Amino acid sequence: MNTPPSKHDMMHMLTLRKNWWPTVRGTLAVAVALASAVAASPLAAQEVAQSRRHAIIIAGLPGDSDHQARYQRYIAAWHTWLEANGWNSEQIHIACGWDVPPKPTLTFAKRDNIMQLFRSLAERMSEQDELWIFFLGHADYDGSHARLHIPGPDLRDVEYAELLAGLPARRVVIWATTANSGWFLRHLSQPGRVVVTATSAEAEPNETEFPEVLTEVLMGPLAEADRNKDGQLSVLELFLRTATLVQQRYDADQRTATEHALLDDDGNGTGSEVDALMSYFASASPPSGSDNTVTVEQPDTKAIDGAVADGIMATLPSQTAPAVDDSEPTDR
Ligand SMILES: [Ca+2]
Ligand SMILES: [Ca+2]
Repeated sequence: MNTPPSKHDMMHMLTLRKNWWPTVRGTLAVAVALASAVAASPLAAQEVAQSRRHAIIIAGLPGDSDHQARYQRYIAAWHTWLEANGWNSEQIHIACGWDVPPKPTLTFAKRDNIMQLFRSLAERMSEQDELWIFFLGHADYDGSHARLHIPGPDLRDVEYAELLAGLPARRVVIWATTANSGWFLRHLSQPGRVVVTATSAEAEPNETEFPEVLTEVLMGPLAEADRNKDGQLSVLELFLRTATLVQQRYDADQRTATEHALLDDDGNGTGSEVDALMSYFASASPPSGSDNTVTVEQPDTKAIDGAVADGIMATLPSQTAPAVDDSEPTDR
């Protein structure tokens, strides 16, 4: 399949997905806008052809109907966004901690099923592929290991690390959005792998705002997150926007923040918070008109996160470009 999806194809896929998930309709308007942007860009088509992007969304036990509805809404939004940004629907795998109709890309999030999902992906993926993994739900830390709560026996942080080690993917981007997710980082960290966690590796067991905010960012105007204004959103930019808005939620409600998101991409097992990552942009993008001979204070020898995450594009080109006005003539 070297041809990009046409606008008609994208609309057809969206129509099909009306039946795919009961809560997907709320995201359709945004999806249509994104699909139009994809179909309108020849560069985007080239990217789609060159890239084989896979995704796994693991949603654990919701605990109650309210959380299940919320998780379904997030998953539908993430699925919509992934499809609009170079993932084929058959390469987006979802494991849910509640009853789901069995489908090739949808499975019950039991331990054996999740392990089988990784094994089957390992057989199909190549070293040129890219994999994004989202963890959603409740998680705990028992003093030694963190676990995402799934039906039946859980999988521990070290077991997810083993499953990941079996994949040949060139790039792996992990979004661990749960409480206690910071504890996963040291085990999942690898050079060249981006690990995002909603919390720090400290006692942060409260439910997180992160997945809700991430959903808002993905469904919202991406230009606001495009810090270097290159028309694309890098993984780093996506993280910075999301983590900043999470902080602002706590500030606005005058709550003490109970989650401090981290990003690690240098494989040293230690994540960086937003403030530290801002220094990446400060050093990578000197203000225009500045004197190049000015000596910028260099970071110390401590490893710095951000460079790898800023090199992985989350969106296709032109996603953040201004909307085209259809009333203007396009040819002459
Ligand atoms: Ca950008
Ligand atoms: Ca690090």
